[in-house]
Amino acid sequence: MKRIKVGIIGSGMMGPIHAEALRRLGYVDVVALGEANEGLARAKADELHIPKAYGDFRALVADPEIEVVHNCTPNAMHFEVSKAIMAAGKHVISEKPLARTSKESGELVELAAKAGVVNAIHFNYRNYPLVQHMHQLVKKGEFGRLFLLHGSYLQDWLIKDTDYNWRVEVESGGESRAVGDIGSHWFDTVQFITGEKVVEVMADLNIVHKTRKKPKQSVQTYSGKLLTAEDYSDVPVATEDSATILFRTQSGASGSCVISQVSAGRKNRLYLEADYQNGALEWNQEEPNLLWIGRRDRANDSMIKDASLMEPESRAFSHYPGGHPEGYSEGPYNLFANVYGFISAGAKGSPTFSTFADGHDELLICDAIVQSSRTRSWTKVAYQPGAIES
Ligand code: SOE
Repeated sequence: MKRIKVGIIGSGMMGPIHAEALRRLGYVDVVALGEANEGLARAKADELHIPKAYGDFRALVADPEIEVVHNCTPNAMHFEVSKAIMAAGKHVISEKPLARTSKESGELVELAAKAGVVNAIHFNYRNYPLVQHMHQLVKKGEFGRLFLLHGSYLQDWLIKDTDYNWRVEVESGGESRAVGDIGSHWFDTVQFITGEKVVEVMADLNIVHKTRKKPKQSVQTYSGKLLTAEDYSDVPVATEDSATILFRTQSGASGSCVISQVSAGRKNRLYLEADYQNGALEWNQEEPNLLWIGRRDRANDSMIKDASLMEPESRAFSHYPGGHPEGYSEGPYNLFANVYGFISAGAKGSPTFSTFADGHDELLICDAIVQSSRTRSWTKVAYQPGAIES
């Protein structure tokens, strides 16, 4: 298999996760890391055993030996960096959200089509083995009509007013925080499983801490718990800590979800239930190897991940024997296996991985949620006319 040379831009929470997953593919070489300055780039590249270090993302993008670039920068840079990658004619894999606004994400979708490059967005949860299994079960029609979708995505790492991260700031993270950061995953995962788009929303966003204590030094995601009182200054907060959302899907199914970064004890609990005519599917990201299937006319099923029991098309997403847990780190690995397999096969046909179009759709849903909360009314998601069948 032809080896593919890759560059990663950004080494915060996600850059190292991408590097590790890429190495597991075996035929992809991570040859360069881009960071904000030369010193940081060299130090992080050494830590991650990456040969080349660039203190400017443009220099990495211009490196002729690099074919694919991973955009793992903070949200505010996603647009500019992805644009530069595609302008150089290189394939791009971006962290979510695709951009800070839907105007920017729409432009990226258009640019990707014009550049003819392979484009993917890292919505990791749809790449878990049992999520793929659920997607196949639904696709095959055994469950019949979708009646109801419900669930939540709860975290607690921003519960205190002393908890801080760049995601709290509109300029860095985007206008919506809890919904943009983790609600986007919830919607992507349920839309992937059900094959249905969310078309209308009614949302109530809430800011629990109107001011937060911002650390005088910058803090990486999840690492603020160790700071002390004298290291902070008070700043106003304009992004939501939680959201309660009602919605309708394209087939008319109704739904609700609660999204929160201030729910004590919940670390990263993406929980969903899809209630169908012939059964229900329930899954929780914190126990990703367990799938509950509810039945009306026979006993319920509780399935532990085991490739031999999974739908054939989803088996490649599981790598360990039955009962051997798989989860967060398989998400990027499975996505990259899919994307690099597609590139290696000449990038023909339609991809089965999440693309920039999916990233743009998430920003459109997010816009509708923010708008609905402001106007206190049901709001339609502004997809392109004709893009969604009802
Ligand atoms: C922080 O809320 C975060 O790391 C998100 O940015 C990720 O996308 C999510 O997977 C876990 O939580």
